[in-house]
This record gives sequence, C-alpha cells and structure tokens, in this order.
Amino acid sequence: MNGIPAPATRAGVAEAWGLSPQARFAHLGNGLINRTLLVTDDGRRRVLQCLNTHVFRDPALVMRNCHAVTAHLGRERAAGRYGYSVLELVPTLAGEPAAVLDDGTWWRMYDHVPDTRTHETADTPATAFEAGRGFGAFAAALTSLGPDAVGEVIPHFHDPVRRFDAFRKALDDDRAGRATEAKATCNAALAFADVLPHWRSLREQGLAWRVTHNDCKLNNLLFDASGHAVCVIDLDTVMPGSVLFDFGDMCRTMLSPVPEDSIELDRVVVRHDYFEALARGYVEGSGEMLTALERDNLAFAARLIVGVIGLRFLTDYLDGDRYFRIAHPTHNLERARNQFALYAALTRDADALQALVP
Ligand code: GN1
Ligand code: MG
Repeated sequence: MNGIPAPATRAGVAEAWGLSPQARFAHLGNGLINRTLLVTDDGRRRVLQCLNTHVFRDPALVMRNCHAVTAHLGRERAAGRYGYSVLELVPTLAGEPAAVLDDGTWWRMYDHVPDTRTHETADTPATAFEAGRGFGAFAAALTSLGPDAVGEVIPHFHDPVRRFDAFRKALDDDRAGRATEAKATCNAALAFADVLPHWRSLREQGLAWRVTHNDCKLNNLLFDASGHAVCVIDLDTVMPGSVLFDFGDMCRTMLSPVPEDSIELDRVVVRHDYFEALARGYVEGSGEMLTALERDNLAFAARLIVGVIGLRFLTDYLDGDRYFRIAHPTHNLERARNQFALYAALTRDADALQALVP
C-alpha cells in the first residue's frame, strides 16, 4: 500500500497536475493514515498524498479546512504576525484543491519545503523548545481564524469519554479474539477512568474551544539543518478543539526518549528537562493566548492525550487492526503497551511536571 503507485494512478495524477512522463515518485514520511509520496518532475519537488477516505469520510471538507488554514496563515505571515513557513497547496490544472481519480481515490499536492527534515524523537531539550515554540505560534496564529472557519473532520476525535467507551466496547466484543493476549495492557488502560472526572470539570469550567491542530506529534513539524522549527505540516485534523490536545501530543512524542512503538518499556521514561523546555517554548510561542485554566493543566494534558492515543491503539488491536497502518501483527498492541507505560510515568510525575510550567 505504501509503495510506488500503479501506472493507472501515476497517469491520473500526471494528467491532473500536468506532470511530465519523466516524473519520479518515491515513498516519503512515516504517517499512519495517509499515503505520502515525493514527486520529482522537471527539477521541482512536490509532496503528493492519497487521503485515507476510510478515516476522512468527508475529504472535500478536509481540503476546505486545509485551504482555509493555509490561506489564513499565509496572510498572518505576510503581515509579520507568523514567523514560520506555510504549506502551499498546489491546485490541479482544473483549479481544484484535489484530484479524484477514476478509482475514487483522493489525491492532493503540496510544494515540498526544501532543506528540511523531521524527527521521530527529540534528542535534546532544545528540540522540544523549538517544537513547543513552533506549535505554540501556530496555535496563536489560528486564534484570529473564527471557529466556524473549519469543520469537524472527525467528530469527537480526542473525546476521552467516547474513546474510553469505545475501548470498553471493543474489549467486550473481542471481535479479533485478542483480549486474552492483551489482558495486562487492557487492565492498565482501565486506569484511564481516573482522568475523566477532571476532564469533565475542565469542560464545566469553560475550557477554551479553539481551532487546534490535533496531531501535534513531533514528526508533524519540519526542522532545518541548524535545528530550528520551520513549518507545521499535516493539517488534515485541524478543527475545533482544546490546546490541551496539542500540548498533550507534543508531550507524548517528546518526553520519552524512544518512539511510540518501542518495545523497550524500561526506556519509556518522562524527561523533566524536556517537559520544562517544551512548556517554555509553548508559552513563548503562543504569546498571550493561554488562559490560566489551560496553563494550569499542561501536565494533565500529557496524561489525557497519551491515554487517549493508547486507548485508540489498543481498541484498534482488539478490533483487528482496521485503522492504523501496522508493520506486523502485534504492532498496535506494542504501541498501546508503550503508551500506557508512559501514561503511568506521567501519572506519577504529574505534580512535579506542572510545577515546571513558567
Ligand atoms: C495518526 O497520520 P499520522 O501518523 O500523522 C493519527 C493520530 C495519531 C497518530 C499516532 C487522523 O497520525 O491521531 O495520534 O497516528 N491520525 C488520525 O502516531 O487518526
Ligand atoms: Mg496525521
């Protein structure tokens, strides 16, 4: 699924964007949902993506959101209020934001941002600071985009109550017959019930609802060779939400020294100096944006989102791997084990972490 597209697909894409017969396609990135390719044609490099329409049920809405966000950020940048690069959608020759091929697949293209790379884990606190600052600036720049400017591409995406209910249902149903093998991890996941009362109370206290990215993992940010954050990518899940979702995902992918699917569970630890750098970067990058309620819950955000994503991996494992791309049969279970090890460490350290927020 992740290889070079079939000749008919290449021909359809070439026709839509006017590519030459010499265009070369190569696999790019590590996303778990969409399929991403680098297209080199006539000396130009572009990023071509096939939208996963099983996950994104309304791909036209995804494209409208991407367009609304990139256009807004472009204006903010031109006005000197946003200091980062902005993804540039490349319309088809017909002027459409995406091409729908004869087989029903949805494809879209971005300009490639030159001389950049992604990181799967943070190797120094400076990387966490840069990421926090970059995603913080992104969030702040979107505050001037009205919440109605983007639609809810995946309803209830980070809703912890629904994710917990979906997990318990998958455990009850046990449709793939894997509940016994996953028992210890499922027991760990049941501890997630602990965060739900506090989440409900945050909503009752009027937690701000903003336009958020909703997938702020470290590898959704491009860095230059000197280690500076350059451009936020993967805008498909931009929709109304809480900044706690975004900050939580940064913690999820930067506090531990190992990636989300590492099976070296004794290496899954919370690095306090990375949290301190990340929080400092986020506060600096987001300027005046954070409310006291948001700021006081940045460590809670880490538990919330690590737990939510852990539940999603485990639910998918119990369901028979219908959602996330996997490389081997126990991949989702390994991801879930990793995330619940991180969740336990974050629960232990919550107060000490929150005390590091500037
Ligand atoms: C997916 O597509 P990708 O890899 O950037 C997922 C995120 C998860 C992440 C886990 C639309 O993101 O929510 O946190 O995998 N995206 C969607 O690595 O479900
Ligand atoms: Mg994504």
